Amino acid sequence: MKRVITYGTFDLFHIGHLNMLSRARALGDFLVVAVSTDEFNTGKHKQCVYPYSHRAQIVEAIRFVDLVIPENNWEQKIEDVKKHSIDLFVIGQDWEGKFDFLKDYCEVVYLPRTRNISTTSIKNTLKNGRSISR
Ligand code: C2G
Repeated sequence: MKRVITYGTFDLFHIGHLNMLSRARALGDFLVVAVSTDEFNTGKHKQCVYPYSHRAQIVEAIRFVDLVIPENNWEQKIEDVKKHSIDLFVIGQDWEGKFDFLKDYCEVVYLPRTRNISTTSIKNTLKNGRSISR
């Protein structure tokens, strides 16, 4: 039973988020997703449209997500890996190298992001009244 964890804000949930979660899950048998709390996002200078409770419930409702936990700070990852017996940490290549310290505790994999979609681009698209390209 290979246990995988990934972290994110998952605001305005979109196909890039879904692809990442799907690919993370496909690398193991059990997927834990740590969703950034509103307080933590303030520290990340991220103002979310959806509050934590919505973002967490949406992620929790995904068929191949097995457990959702709150991400309250930058320092909890080692503890999370130990507490949840994690074998593999997965996150997007925009974080390449930033979490290599976890290699003492589990495998670390950085996956390519989905192109042409982001929470920011969705906000801009809505402002301009355009639709999201396929
Ligand atoms: N992602 C992706 N493709 C996109 C957008 C996002 O693959 N077009 C991935 C990111 O690389 C990340 C996950 O989806 O792995 C969540 O992205 P965000 O919600 O933007 O989360 P982030 O701000 O990267 O928070 O401690 C780590 C942080 O909580 C990560």
